[in-house]
Amino acid sequence: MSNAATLRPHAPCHCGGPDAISRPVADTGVAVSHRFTRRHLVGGAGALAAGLAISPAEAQQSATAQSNGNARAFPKDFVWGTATSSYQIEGAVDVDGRGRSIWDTYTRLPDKIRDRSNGDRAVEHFQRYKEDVALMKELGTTAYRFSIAWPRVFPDGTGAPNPKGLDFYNRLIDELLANGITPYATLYHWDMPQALQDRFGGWASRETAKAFGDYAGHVAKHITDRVKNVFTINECATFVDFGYGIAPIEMAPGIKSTQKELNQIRHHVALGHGLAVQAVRAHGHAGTEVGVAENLASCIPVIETPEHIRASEIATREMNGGYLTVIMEGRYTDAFLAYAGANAPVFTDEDLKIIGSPIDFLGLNIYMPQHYVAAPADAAGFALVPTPASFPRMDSDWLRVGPEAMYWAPRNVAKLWNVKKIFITENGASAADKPAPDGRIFDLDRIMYLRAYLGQLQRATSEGVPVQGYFHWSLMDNFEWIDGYEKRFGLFHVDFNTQKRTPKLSAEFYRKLIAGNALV
Ligand code: GBH
Repeated sequence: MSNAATLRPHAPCHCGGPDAISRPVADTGVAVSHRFTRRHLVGGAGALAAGLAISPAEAQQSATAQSNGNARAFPKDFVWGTATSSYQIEGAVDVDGRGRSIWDTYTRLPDKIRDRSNGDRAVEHFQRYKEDVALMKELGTTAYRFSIAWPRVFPDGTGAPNPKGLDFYNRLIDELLANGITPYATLYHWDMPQALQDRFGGWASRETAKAFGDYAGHVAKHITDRVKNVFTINECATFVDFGYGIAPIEMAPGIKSTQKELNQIRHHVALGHGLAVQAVRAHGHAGTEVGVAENLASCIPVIETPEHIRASEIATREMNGGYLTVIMEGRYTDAFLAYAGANAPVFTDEDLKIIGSPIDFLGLNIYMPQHYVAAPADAAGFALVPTPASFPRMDSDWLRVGPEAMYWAPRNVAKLWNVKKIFITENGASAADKPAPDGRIFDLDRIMYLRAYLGQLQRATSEGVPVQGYFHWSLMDNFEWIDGYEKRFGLFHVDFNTQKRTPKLSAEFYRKLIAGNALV
């Protein structure tokens, strides 16, 4: 077992096997230099103090630089948005011919969802979408990433489309455009038609990958006259490993698989992505761009020195072997196949060509540092360093606070695969968000988290890492999967009884940041 796996039994395994290619920390060669003495610390502190003693003229100069958006500015035309997903916000599960999804089924199984809730009503976005677009406008965002519910469009997964299926999204898209907000659509954020689960076992079958391609083509044909940015799949690693995994099952469809089955399911999901890319190109209007939104296993150098940085690059490639790497390279890495051995997926060269279809941009969902990585003593690649139990977390147990993930993840993928266009498709945090007596919500911990992560994003863009936009997860509190309504990720607080939306202090923080296009 790798240290990472030992320490975090819940951690999703993105590659089908970190064990074979990582080494225990004892081998890492991370030596703490004993020459780093108190004398050095004192010297460092002295330098800092000297730096703080700035003259009034310097202070004035720095204030001017900031108001011009220099020192802490983001690139001109940087895209600021928010993100949501269909099942988490829409409700209206029986309206206009929508078919059942696997989450309708899963939420009804006993003891799956912490507060025994479901998305039947969610936050009534289906009815309140105009109000919600007004919230986006209030923030000053100019982009919005939402997902389309496959069972609204194809209630049976395949066959005849439901003529009313896209009506809601057309209304939403038109409302966004009328308010100067650019729509970014995700085709799959986990709400698979139940019919495909019943007929094919969902992603266990290639048939589902094909059906996804057909659905993608249909949607592209009907919305890309107005929606120019399309994401195929949200977080392959998450719904596969937690929905079909050998890890504890925490997501629909809630099926345990063998390692061999799991690798085959991973392959079908990657194939579904590739088929969808091709379908969007075949059926989309001119100028449509397409990519994937992946929650990659971010790999952070334990110390920012060349050998550990190099190790983090190698780890980024290997620890994402099941999705991002095969999508970017059109082949499974040798380490991935060697580790899988007899459990490797069955695939053809043609499959790999489809999976590796060129994409126009890469979406990265970045919440936490997945792995801290060191150079091993024998320079044979990389070693995973276990995360200490005392590592800081937000309100969700899994959400470790490691802002440097926001720098290293895009920096490493840009370098590894020469990616020219990256969006941060999700970033955000759960917080306890208790309204004060006057109803206001001072979510200082969320602001702390955002300031730290966005600082690292600004560091990345200022060094030329090609991140062109950021979508905050989430616009408003919503149905947080197995945590039901108990974990809140919104910039707007939602009273789940009255459906009233109230801006949190973080909404004000984000609004100010967007207005200046610079950190605040
Ligand atoms: C995103 O996933 C989702 O895209 C979004 O729908 C969701 O609302 C948002 O984050 C906030 O959670 O077994 O301890 O690892 C984020 C990545 C990976 C986080 C799976 C939760 C399961 C808990 N997720 N993980 S753990």
